[in-house]
Amino acid sequence: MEGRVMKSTGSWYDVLGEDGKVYLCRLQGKLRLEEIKESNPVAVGDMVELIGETRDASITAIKPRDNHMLRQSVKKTGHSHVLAANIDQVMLIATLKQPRTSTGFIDRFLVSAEAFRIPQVIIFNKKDLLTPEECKDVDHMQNLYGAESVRDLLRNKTTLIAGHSGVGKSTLLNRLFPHLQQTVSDLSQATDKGTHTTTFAEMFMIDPKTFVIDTPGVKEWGLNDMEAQEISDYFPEMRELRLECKFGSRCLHLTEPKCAIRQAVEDGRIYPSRYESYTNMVTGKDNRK
Ligand SMILES: Nc1nc2c(ncn2[C@@H]2O[C@H](COP(=O)(O)OP(=O)(O)OP(=O)(O)O)[C@@H](O)[C@H]2O)c(=O)[nH]1
Ligand SMILES: [Mg+2]
Ligand SMILES: [Zn+2]
Repeated sequence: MEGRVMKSTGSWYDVLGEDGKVYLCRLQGKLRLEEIKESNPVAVGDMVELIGETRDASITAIKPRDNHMLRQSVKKTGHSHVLAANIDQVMLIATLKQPRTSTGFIDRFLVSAEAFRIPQVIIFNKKDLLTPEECKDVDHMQNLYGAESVRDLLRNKTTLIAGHSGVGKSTLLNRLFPHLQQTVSDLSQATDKGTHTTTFAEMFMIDPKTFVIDTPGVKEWGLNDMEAQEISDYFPEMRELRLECKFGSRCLHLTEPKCAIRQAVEDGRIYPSRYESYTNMVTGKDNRK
């Protein structure tokens, strides 16, 4: 039977079978032996073949992925972690306060998704905590990235929800879909001690065509391996312009003469904070926070 992985807790997997039942599965032995680059061979969202009973089943095969969202391991072990597979979009939840999400973090996350050609949405949360002045900052950031109704954005798609711990990912999902009733932590725990309330990525079926994947908060976001030359390709507003530079695809848009990107920053067609994130990524100065 075919199924879709909803949750993985190490050696056990919750798989939603074609029959609508959830199967508790292990990986069949031979799958475990295969050479794998990622720290997790099976990720939430994977389509698999399974056999067995609901309380004791085996995953016998993993279907090829349409796409996946990777997280580079911070410890540089060479391993990366597949956050989720077969997704239609990623939704980044960001907050200005408690905790603060920097534009650098946002831009590195967007670049990672763009590198896999996965559409991105950003939700600015906890606006009730902001002073009118700070609200203006968020409105400004919203203009920078665009805004729409969350429920509409999720409909008929599989969406990976990501963001720092404590930004309110689980709270937001509970509010939109009250039957989920996920655990959320109180503020002091979430922000001061840096504890994660959500500990495993988990996919929830909202209706047969709508899935949301709640994930544990990420502290930092490193870029996947990429060449300096390719980074501007993952900034959509730069991608359009980069071939107009005098040095064409060899231009890194730093100090080169007749650079169309730097000209666009000067003209106000590219936001300075986006360009700053870009140069930090190219020069390796980004602090990952
Ligand atoms: N002021 C305010 N607090 C919120 C809002 N949304 C969530 N919170 C609080 O923020 C804290 C963290 O919320 P969670 O939903 O657990 O955050 P999370 O992003 O799921 O965190 P992890 O699971 O650790 O990644 C809780 O105390 C929530 O009550 C909001 O819109 N405004
Ligand atoms: Mg959570
Ligand atoms: Zn250039």
